[in-house]
Amino acid sequence: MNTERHVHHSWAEPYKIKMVELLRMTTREEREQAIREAGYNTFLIRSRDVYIDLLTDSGTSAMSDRQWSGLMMGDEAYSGSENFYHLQDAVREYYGYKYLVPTHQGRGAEHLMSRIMIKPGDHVPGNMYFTTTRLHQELSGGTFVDVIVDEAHEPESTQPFKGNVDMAKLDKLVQEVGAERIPYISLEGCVNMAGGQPFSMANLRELNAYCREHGIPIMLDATRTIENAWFIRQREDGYSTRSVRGILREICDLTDGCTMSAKKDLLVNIGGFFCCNDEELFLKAQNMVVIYEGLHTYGGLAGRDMEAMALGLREAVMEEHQSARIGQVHYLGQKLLDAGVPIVMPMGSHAIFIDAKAFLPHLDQDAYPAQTLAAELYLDAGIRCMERGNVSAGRDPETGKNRRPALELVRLTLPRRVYTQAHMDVVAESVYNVYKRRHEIQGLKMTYEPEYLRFFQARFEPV
Ligand code: P70
Repeated sequence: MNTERHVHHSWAEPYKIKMVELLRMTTREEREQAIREAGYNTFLIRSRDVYIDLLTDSGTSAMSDRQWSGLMMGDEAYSGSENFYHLQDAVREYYGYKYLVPTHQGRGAEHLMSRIMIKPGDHVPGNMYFTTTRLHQELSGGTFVDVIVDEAHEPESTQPFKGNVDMAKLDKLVQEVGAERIPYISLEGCVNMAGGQPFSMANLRELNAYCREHGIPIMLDATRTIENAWFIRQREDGYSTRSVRGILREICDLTDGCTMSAKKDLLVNIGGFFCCNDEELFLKAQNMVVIYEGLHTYGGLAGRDMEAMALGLREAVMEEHQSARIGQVHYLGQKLLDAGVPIVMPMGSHAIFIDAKAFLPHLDQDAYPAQTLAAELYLDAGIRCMERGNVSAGRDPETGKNRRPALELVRLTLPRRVYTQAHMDVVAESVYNVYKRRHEIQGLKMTYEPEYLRFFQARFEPV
């Protein structure tokens, strides 16, 4: 069934603007002071000093009038809030998992799942690491093992499903350590660290068959899985006329549960959850959530937050929403491509990722090219983005050395329903400005390094 409501070729937004937030523009001098005070780390800049904020798509979406109305319907009962049941209904309808445990955000759910499912000495395969996900696995005594296809580590590869699991890599791990040392495989939709790259349904079906045979559960990182469903519709044979919600359901039916950062796909400013189909697992998660997050019918959220999430989910599965959302990302990407800026291909879901190694080839990776480029982009026009390279990857726990990942990227991340096409033009112009004088740019050295997730709080100085 073709569910498209209008025949059009533009990605135009399926909404109009009712309220605006004024932006502050700064001078070059002000930005120089701001980035110095922030230790050349864009996470440490005050948002009042930012013009266009492309740091993240996490919790930065604009909610709809319906979602804002939903906030007023918050049932702030300690226990059994009506909004919990609305959320549970929506999650069951669209994702299809039986059991739901709300959490304050994604890492709250990762914490519960890792603590419950991983035993010290276990190995947890995944289609590329995510920072918080891997840290929670390690804190529970597990070791993350990368089983994504090789192309995911190659910025120029145009394989349409660079989020796919390499079945040979997974099988090698199973042969080496045995299925009983693998509590689950962690499968992420629109793989963030690879550039927002989707997995295909064909790959998931193969993975599902393999995991059934070996008794390994598939736990989805559902954070951007609705966007992944959109790519399956666009790129995979046999799916072009299928609805996003139908594809989403098909994905979830092939998996055993999920962690969720609702701050992305679900168009809310805060929230997350853990889901599963296994009752025993659910009972453990439901019990553990009361230690760390809150009672099992709110998990660290207000009733109103759960209402906004339930309503956001209903909007997120709309084809016209995804078309505009991803259309805008690709509009920006095409402008950068046209200007000759090296970006990760194919363009992914939530961001355009600049290949900082190709942009600043004269810098060694331990001079942090992506961190350097993020700071330069801020200096040029007040556009804030995020490093996703050597700083994010952290140190190898065995050698203590920087991991020097294959991908050294700067992420221009688009909040959902927030910026306009003209903003994208400004971003492209600013990136091009920096690109023209790339040869003059010098690297950074780290002057302060916190123990965990260093990229959030590390400080730098120009070399
Ligand atoms: C981002 C955010 C969060 C995230 C994610 C995936 C695929 C789990 C989470 C955790 C925020 C962020 C987090 C760590 C480093 C940098 C930025 N991603 N899985 O900007 O969810 O943030 O709700 O705890 O992308 O990509 P949460």
